[in-house]
Amino acid sequence: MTTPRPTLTVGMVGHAFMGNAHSQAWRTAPRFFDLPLAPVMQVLCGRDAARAAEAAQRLGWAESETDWRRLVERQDVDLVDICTPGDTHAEIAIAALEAGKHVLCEKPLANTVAEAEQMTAAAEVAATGGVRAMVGFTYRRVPAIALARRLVQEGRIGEVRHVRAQYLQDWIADSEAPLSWRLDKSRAGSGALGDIGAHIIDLTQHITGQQITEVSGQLETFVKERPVATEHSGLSGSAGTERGPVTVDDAAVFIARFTGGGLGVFEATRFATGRKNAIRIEVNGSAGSLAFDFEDMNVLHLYDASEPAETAGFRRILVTEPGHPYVAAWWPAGHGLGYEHGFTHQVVDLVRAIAEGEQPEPSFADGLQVQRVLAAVETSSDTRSWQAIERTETP
Ligand code: SOE
Repeated sequence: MTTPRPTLTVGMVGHAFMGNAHSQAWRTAPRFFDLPLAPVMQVLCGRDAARAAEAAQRLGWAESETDWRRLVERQDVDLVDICTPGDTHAEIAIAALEAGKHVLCEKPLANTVAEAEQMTAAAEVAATGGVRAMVGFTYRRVPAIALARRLVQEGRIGEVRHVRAQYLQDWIADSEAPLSWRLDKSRAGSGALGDIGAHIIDLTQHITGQQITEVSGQLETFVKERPVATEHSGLSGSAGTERGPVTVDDAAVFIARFTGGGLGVFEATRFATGRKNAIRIEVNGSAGSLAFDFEDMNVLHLYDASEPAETAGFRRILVTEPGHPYVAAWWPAGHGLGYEHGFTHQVVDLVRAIAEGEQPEPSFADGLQVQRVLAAVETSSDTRSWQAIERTETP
């Protein structure tokens, strides 16, 4: 008879695309990884009672709720998982932290630097009582990305000279694609910049172990008004005849300097016609290079400059060996992982950090630093000037 594991009871707010991905992670993590706490999918919260009840049943939650404040105050909830648009992240996270609940908050952390600062301050106070907070930059937990960070830390590419990062989507390249909350500044805070640019800012800082110190960028909104959605979920929806304004950027491009002296070139767009979810990162160092494309996410390319010229070349590493990060819990070599596995790995690392009394990464302070870069790019675009980023000492 095995001793039952202590439980970690979870309440999730929001049940659209991210709520689905997080639910998959809470269901799957304890079945593939040996976790020190047993997650309990207790309550899903959504604004519409019938839709929340249907989602709870379909996604594996014991109950549903329509008021996130009631969820946060429940004595039986240990962790609040925030899967809502950015305009609600701060109020929900701060209330949960002040109620002594651990928090997992979707990215970007907030819609403004001020909100992110308030959230980080609340997380730092809560941490003194052993309450943990994490922001959901899941692509860090793609095995090939985790391997890239490991190789940079080992010095395999030497000094970082160039960082080249693109996040390319095309789900609104059609000018008649309907408005969704992601195109409304009051809900999303920004457009491609915060939604997908945040990912490549976090990823490049994570891989290099360096922070972006200053940026110069430009934002553009190609399509200024669209049909109002009658029904919208994830990245698609149906439209009526009413039209409304797009109040966020469709694309962001910026250059950057890193703490180690390297130069960065960034592109985040929802108008890269034909590119569906292409996260492309290349890091060039004094001793070699690394290259990754999420559309081939189980592969990392490594160029080792110490190889003799006659045999040198980018080596295609299939990141599916049991010795690669996270892979041993899944399938034999060569079988590969997908988009959803980053969310499962996120739950694994969060649960382990909570059980061990450690600060999970990325912390809210890491999320605040990304928020500062986002704000600096917006200011740079508005003023056509270089903008410095205040250093964030992440714990
Ligand atoms: C839309 O761009 C989106 O759903 C992002 O919001 C997610 O963070 C990304 O993982 C997939 O695309």
